[in-house]
Amino acid sequence: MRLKVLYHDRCFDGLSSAAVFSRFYREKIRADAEIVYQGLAHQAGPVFSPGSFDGDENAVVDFRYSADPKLTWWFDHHQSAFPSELERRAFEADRSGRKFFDPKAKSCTKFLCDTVVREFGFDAGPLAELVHWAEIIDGALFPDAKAAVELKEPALQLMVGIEGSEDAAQRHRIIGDLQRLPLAQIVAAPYVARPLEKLLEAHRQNVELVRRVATCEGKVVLFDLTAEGVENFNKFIAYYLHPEARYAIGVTSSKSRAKISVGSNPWRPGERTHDLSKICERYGGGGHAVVGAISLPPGDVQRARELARDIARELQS
Ligand SMILES: [Mn+2]
Repeated sequence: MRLKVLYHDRCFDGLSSAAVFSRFYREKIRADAEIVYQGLAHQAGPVFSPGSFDGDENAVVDFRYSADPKLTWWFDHHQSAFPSELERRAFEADRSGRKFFDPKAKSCTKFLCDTVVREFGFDAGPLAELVHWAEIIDGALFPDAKAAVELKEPALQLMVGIEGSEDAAQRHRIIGDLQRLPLAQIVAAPYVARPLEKLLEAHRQNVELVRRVATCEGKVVLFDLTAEGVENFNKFIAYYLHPEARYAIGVTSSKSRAKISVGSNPWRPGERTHDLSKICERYGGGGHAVVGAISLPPGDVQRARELARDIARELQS
């Protein structure tokens, strides 16, 4: 008997959800199931490629719904869970008792775990550490910028290793280990520790880079990483270096776009006086009240810098 588990790829919550579901399935549904994993990424076009649901049972965790009758289990917490009304109606009409959705849940891992404890009597005790950290990471509930940037906790190092992983086989092995090993032991295993070293070094260089180029004026930190070609960076670095900042604006560029990222300091929630999604929408971008972004064509770096300065001025007022 073959169980296919499709999960949100390169995401701590996605891999953790796959691990919790696998342990639950073997303990409560079928002990002898052969489990096969497939990661899913957000992309243009159809969500699931043909043949995705080729198991005897097929589960999707921490990712979008499908009306395909071959989908037998589903758990998600994303606002954007239903690609269209077709999927929403199919979910609402489903009476299998095996498909669950809560857009208020901070992590899919804890939502899935609480659900199978309640509905199927699963013993979640051995997974307590994993569920605890998935909730902190996917809910961005870090105690402070120091924890989010210095990455001392094994769980946060593993998060970096998962997000930067270039090897699907490695990620599937991590899903296996998450079902039975403490996080510190997984991070210390050579197959995780070796590639992680390089990722943590790049992160430390990004911290130094932002330290060099960031300026803080009127509680707004502005930094431009276009000259360095850095596009992916930990979004809490600016608040780590400038804890007094209310907002941070970063300009980056890559082959595909020039980008302005606008965020508010999550550790100073009462000080935000602007709706950042509204500001970004005005320039063709979008996001949430607390964080937003604007993408421009790759050649528009100069314009991105100008927009960033305009937005900084607006946020200072
Ligand atoms: Mn999630």
